[in-house]
Amino acid sequence: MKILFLNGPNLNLLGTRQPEIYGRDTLASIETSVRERAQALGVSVEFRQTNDEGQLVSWIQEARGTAQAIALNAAAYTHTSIALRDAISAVGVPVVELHLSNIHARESFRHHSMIAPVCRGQISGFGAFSYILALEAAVNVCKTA
Ligand code: CA2
Repeated sequence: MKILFLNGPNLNLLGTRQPEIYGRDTLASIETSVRERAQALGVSVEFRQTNDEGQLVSWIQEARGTAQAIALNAAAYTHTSIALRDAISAVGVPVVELHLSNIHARESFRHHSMIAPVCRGQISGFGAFSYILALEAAVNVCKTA
């Protein structure tokens, strides 16, 4: 079973700025923790980041037949992207929406997620641990499918 982790814009900056919101972990250290947990669960993971909305759409499309679930931190595109929502709707692969911060406790423009209605569920507010929770949720969704 393969879980595809997709990360959107500016998440490559994790650990370098705004630690009070996003914590001190880098995306690379989060990936290491996810890989450790994935090994214990006996599943494989692929981890990618891009600042490009179209690239995220392409990766979601390509997940059909190659990954059993997607864990997606779409970052700011969460709040704006009809293109991502359409890609998730079309792909036929379950998507777990994830966020480091609690988007509902922040600025009002972050309260609305364009993608939430087409995702299996949302994990938000647990810092780097949100990625572990998303892995667990994705594996569980696959096992119960
Ligand atoms: O909490 C999350 O994971 C977010 O998806 C992060 C996005 C934000 O736009 C969403 O509302 C919530 C921002 C990612 C940018 O990350 C940075 C990390 C360090 C320094 C600057 C930006």
